[in-house]
Amino acid sequence: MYTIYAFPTPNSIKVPIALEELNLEYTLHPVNIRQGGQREPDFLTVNPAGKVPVLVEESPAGQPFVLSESAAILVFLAEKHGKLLPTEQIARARVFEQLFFHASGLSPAFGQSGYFQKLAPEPVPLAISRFHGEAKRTLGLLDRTLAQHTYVAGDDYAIADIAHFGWLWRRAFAGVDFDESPNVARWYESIASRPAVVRAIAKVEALAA
Ligand SMILES: N[C@@H](CCC(=O)N[C@@H](CS)C(=O)NCC(=O)O)C(=O)O
Repeated sequence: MYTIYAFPTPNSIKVPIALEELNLEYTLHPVNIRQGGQREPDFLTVNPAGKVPVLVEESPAGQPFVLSESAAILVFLAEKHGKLLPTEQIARARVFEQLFFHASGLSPAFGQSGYFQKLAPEPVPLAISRFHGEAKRTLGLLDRTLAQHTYVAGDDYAIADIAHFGWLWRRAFAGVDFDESPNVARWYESIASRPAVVRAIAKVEALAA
């Protein structure tokens, strides 16, 4: 049984989606990042970085296993439960290629684009232009990839799709849309309509209700 510390955020949503796809039981523990819940001492003992998501797996025998970083959590769940990550070496490398592109490229670009457009206490035009440009550039790269394949790493749905979906679900925050990304739009609709994804979104959105 897993407990997931989460909120309706682009990084949080990835974990319940993976758990729903794997048909696993879990409990969601809300951390209201709009009200500073991520800086509360109780939460900082769980994740000193003050970020969601966090996965906690209780262990009857000893200390619970605590894991942060959404990409690491996706890899852990896929490896432990034997789905959403191919075992064949080349196919697996393609999934990691997309996962690392997500974690080091698209995700930070979308996050900073949103921060400087929507949350920064004062306007910083160079930062807005730089990060909005990076968000659009990484989206364009993803569109080229999806022109070649059904899913981001090939013909099979995998954890890299779940990772990218998280930020594309919250693309309005980053100030991007799919107007010039028809392949991403096609892929997004196919992921968003998966029953596991619909269930995960409903459960995570209820945390802020
Ligand atoms: N690299 C981390 C990023 C986690 C992250 O930035 N989470 C955001 C929500 S999507 C958060 O907790 N923000 C609160 C804050 O920065 O104060 C991951 O992929 O899990």
